[in-house]
Amino acid sequence: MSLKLPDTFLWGGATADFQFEGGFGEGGRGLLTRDYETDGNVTTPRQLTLKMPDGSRTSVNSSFFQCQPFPEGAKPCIYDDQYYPSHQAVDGYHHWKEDIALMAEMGFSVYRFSITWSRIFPLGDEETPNEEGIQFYVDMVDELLAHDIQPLITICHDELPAHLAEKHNGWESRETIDEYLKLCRVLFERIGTKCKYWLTFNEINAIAGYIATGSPKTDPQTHYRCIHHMFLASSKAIQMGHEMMPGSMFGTMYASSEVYPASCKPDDVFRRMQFRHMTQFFSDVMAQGYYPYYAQDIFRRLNVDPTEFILDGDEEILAAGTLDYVTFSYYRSALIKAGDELKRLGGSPTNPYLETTPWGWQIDPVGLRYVMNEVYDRYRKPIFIVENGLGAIDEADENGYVEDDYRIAYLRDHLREMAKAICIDGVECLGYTMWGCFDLVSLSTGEMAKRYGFVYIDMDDKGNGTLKRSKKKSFDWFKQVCATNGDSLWDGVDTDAVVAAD
Ligand code: BGP
Repeated sequence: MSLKLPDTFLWGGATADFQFEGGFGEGGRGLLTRDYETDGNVTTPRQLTLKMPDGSRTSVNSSFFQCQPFPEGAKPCIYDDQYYPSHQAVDGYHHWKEDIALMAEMGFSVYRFSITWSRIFPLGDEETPNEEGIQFYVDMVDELLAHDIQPLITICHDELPAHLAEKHNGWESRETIDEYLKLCRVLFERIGTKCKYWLTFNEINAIAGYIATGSPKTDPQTHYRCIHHMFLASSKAIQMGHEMMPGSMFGTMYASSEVYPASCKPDDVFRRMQFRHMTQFFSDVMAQGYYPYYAQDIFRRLNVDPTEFILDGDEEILAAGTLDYVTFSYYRSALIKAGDELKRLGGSPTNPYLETTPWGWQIDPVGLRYVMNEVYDRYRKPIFIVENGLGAIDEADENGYVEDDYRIAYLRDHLREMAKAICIDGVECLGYTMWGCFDLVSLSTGEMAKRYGFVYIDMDDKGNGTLKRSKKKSFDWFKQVCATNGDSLWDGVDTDAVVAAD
């Protein structure tokens, strides 16, 4: 037994459009629900105002950019004196060629990115797509393939066109399913034959509120109604994808950080199982094609009546479009004890055996191996780790160089545990995409200070900076990992002894 990974293993990184791409108001891009968010907080939807070059203000709604091009001279990030991170993000829209060249230099074989829905359908309900928006992704995919990098595409990453939120309350309505499928059809037609790996949604178990669901209501009944419609949309997209692109593989992504019972007290252990069910509920429905037995307990506790949204014929749809592979994000682990809320990770006692990041996330490489086994054991479908990484404060020198040994240590320890899960435990894992391979805007805090990348981007929390890309120390380290298919993770280590001691 060795710790050699399969030759087919894919190495790469991941980003999401609203955190990375920017290009607000360009190329016909319409308004996203995400565009109302200021530094991690949602402003009241539909009251965005744009500061014009002459100092006057104009109200912006979802159809504003369909009627006119982006006003010349307007600053793309300053609206009503607020900073809206999604508008510029880190300007991948203007740097994508240079960024892909850096990915190729690192030796990526896969790059996960998400589609800005409103770049393709600016309002979401048009009959014909925006050609300039499609071309942006066609060109990007071609560039990736020219560098032997496989695209892994998240169709929808926690957002939707603002117009669909206004018109249908987003995923509350079944009409949004049809609009989503229209987006999928265009993507499958135009880039489908070139792309094998797809994710229908990002972290479907963690989405919350208006931005991701498009509904202004956040009560559990509405939330699970939205989720059910997303389940249906995903199943239908998978069926369509399989028909249009034989050999394509579909997943949906789950936030799957690990949670342990705070003690061996049976009540704590049972609470951990209930907490786990809250996440497994999502992967069970989508990987297995039916609602799990314990859904009745979740619905009872949340006072949700599923008969209001699960209609005749839905069960057949769910069964006909199950996932081909199961993907998740993994960052940390947390503890739970009897009586804790079932909603939020990390509210419980801290784990005395683990270090934490500056943002209080507990660093737990073994937890990754645990989750990999847990997920593979449950579904016996290949898995793919599509997010993992360390959000840290980086101090760059005048050349943008960061000596990020702490990041290298975090990734090395997690990747070693990943290798053990694959080589020792026998988990079938297709690949690994490190989250935020280029520094980007944080999802939870809207900060730029929380950096994940192998590549430093010169930008601060308010969008100021040259946007220049520079390689950190971890860039060369990961290049070695890719070039040796993971062997360099074990430099100086007796791997036979590691296996024997396991
Ligand atoms: C996941 C999201 C990503 C990403 C990541 C890190 O939940 O899918 O979009 O941002 O978490 O989180 P944060 O940016 O809050 O550090």
